[in-house]
Amino acid sequence: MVKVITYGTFDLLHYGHIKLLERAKALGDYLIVGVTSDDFDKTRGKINNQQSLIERLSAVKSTGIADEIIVEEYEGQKVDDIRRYDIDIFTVGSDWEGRFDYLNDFCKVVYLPRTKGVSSSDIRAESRKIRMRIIGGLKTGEKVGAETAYVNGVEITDSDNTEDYDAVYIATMPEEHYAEIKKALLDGKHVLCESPVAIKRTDYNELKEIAREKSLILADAIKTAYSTAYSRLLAVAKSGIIGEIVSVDAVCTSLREGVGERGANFDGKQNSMCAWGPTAMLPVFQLLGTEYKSKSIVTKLISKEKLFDGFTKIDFIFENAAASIRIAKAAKAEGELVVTGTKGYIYVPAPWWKTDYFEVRFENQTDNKRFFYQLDGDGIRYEIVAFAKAIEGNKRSCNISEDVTSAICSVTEDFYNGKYLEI
Ligand code: C2G
Repeated sequence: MVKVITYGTFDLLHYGHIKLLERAKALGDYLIVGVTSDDFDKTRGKINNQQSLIERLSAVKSTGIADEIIVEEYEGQKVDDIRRYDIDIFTVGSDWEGRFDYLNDFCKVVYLPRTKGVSSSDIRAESRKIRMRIIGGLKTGEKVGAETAYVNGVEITDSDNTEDYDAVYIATMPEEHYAEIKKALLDGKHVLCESPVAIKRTDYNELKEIAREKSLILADAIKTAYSTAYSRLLAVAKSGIIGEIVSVDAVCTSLREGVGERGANFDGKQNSMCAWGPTAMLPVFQLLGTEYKSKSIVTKLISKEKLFDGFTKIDFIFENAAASIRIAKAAKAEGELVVTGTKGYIYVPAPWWKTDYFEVRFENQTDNKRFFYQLDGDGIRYEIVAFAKAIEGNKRSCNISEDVTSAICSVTEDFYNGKYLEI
């Protein structure tokens, strides 16, 4: 019996895929089809599959061509599969010509002609592209422009004619967010805005209501929330593996030349509270909830007039847990995240906010576990994918719940209202 294997994503299964499967089957007697998992696709740069693994698996199954279907989850699995299933022929479309020649050491490799004129990308693009305009000149806005190139179905437009765009990315100073968001929402545009979305909780509540009434997305752009490693970390922390969470401690610093000097010009520069506060607060609120009992803010102001904090420490007390964040633009510390539990802890090395890696550690070191997930483009491209999916799926928000955004606005507001201790 000749056993054949082929692999693919098979997103929005189309005629080209079916032809490929038929040709693959015709090469032998028994066909195994490997469907790529969502995580594996992310690591190989395919970030916006429209369908989940389950949907793609059942689409392949419904063709009735495959004798067996497996999931492809990791780099190097092909060799393992070829050995495990005693495969005679590995085959794939001619768009991969030459790329799998190394498998010749294990079985015969056949590149089949690719069907012209049809692709998942074309089908995805048929549903109209979301046109996004970037407002504001902060550097992150530029990055978003560049990263959008990796996302199917979203394109950047420079036009400020309201008919030419569907969504905005707001990269202005935090004080300007409220007015910009309000204008965009009233114009009927979806909004992805850098955090803090507003520096007053009531402002955020008003904006949230406008978005709700007009069925628009108002999303908080903290890129960390969209990274795979960070999402897995949340899931692992909540799984109970480290026991009950008793503390979340996050540190975010970025020391830039000139910022720490007295009399420096702070125009156009975000203070530590706005630049780092939201990111540092994210794991605190996402793991412990937003109902803290009390908090205290300690800050070292470099410019009182501009309310520019060089270093800020915030302690939160919850019913059964504590949390702390340390953030700075004019001080430096190890940028790590530690989630302390009653059975063990999660450690994310610096810079934890753009991480692809974390560890779960226990008293007995041999029980430690390491987790690695590829992170491309600091997570920005995943953020845009999530935003686009929220728009298409008519969801309320992306990866950050309204409660968390609201809590971040509220802490920011307290800081702006002078509810801090100065050191
Ligand atoms: N295909 C084809 N004709 C098309 C489109 C796709 O013959 N018009 C083939 C591809 O060459 C591939 C299979 O259909 O063999 C699945 O295509 P994709 O879902 O795009 O998966 P791909 O990323 O090519 O995955 O490591 C190899 C990959 O797993 C192959």
